Amino acid sequence: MTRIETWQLRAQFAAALSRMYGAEVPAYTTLVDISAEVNRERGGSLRVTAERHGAIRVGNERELADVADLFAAFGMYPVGFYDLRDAAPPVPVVSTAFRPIDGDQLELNPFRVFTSMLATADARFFSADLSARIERFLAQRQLFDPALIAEARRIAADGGADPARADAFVAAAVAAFALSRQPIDRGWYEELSAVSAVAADIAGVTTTHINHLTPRVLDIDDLYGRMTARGIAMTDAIQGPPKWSGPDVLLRQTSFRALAEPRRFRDADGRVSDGTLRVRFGEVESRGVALTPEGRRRYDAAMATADPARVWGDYFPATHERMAAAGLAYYHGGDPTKPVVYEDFLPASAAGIFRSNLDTDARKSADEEDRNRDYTADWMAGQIGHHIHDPYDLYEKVASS
Ligand code: OOG
Ligand code: NI
Repeated sequence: MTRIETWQLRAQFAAALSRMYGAEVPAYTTLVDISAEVNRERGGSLRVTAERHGAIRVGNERELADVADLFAAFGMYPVGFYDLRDAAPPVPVVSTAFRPIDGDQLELNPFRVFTSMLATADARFFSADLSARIERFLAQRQLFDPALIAEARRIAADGGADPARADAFVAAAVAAFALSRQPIDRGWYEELSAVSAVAADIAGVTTTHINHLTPRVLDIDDLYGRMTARGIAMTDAIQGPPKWSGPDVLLRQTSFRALAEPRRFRDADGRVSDGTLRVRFGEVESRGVALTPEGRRRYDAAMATADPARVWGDYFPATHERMAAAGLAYYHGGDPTKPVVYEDFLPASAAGIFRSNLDTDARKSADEEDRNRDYTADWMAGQIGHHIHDPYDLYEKVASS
């Protein structure tokens, strides 16, 4: 009997999410079309044009553990720990990215999902009272059907599924990330919004949803111009390293604010009425070579200057040969004609992406004593029962295999 392998499940999952998101957010389809056009003109590979990353947000470690089990069935494992509470402006979440970790699996389909968890126990953002009420709300909701998670565990253990099971599993997984039609408790949503728009998006509703789905483009400056020409207003800057004539490094991203989407609300008197929410957006990215820790130090130093574009050449050499010789980036077999693609995210850009659709930033008190619980990579790994991979270990491995 034919068997759908893990990577095929992953490809089906990414493609089905893309169809659903396109139906939900029409501007996404425009973005995908223009990205494909730019990629075609530049001779982009199939991998690049099918490539996506998604973003989801959950409320607590129990929900994150379900996500980890679900994604493991697609061969996507947690990589990296991002503490966006330390970003400027701060976002009250800690995050990881679920993605394939082996070179051949990345080649087959690199689908990745940036996944954030609300840091409810951080008293710099949430009072004890509000934190307790959020936790109670989260304890009562169920983002994922236990049967779906049980099936994910079996499929992960089997390393695939027969076609009928695979279809049902992918469909159920995708449905778990659809925008809900359930009425939203207006009072609760507004109370959370006043503290943090991200908290409202995560804990103000009874489901989770795919927050954005991002195609990869080979020339993001070209795409930015074409989107603007079509009247889609992009955020004013491209996040990440500046445009320059030398090797592209890490990740460059830009986004546009999604239109309001129809949602239903329930008022205190029980009446349900129609309304709208603007919680989702469009994003596009281009990916460059993965930097070594030394390369990353240079990157952070260059980005900390007043005008990174002006001084970039003082921090980075203009060719891959010299990047490789200086040990600044990863190359397959050490060959400077074969850069290892950066597969992860950037905390500063991620915070900027979060912000691109928010009317208000979260307020954070400066009192470190209030931090309360230390959300760390080890804490997260323990809670979800999965090792959180160090991205540098993975790049080393990919470069030397
Ligand atoms: C995630 C933001 C991070 C990226 O591309 O940096 C992200 C979110 O908005 O939930 O997706
Ligand atoms: Ni993103």
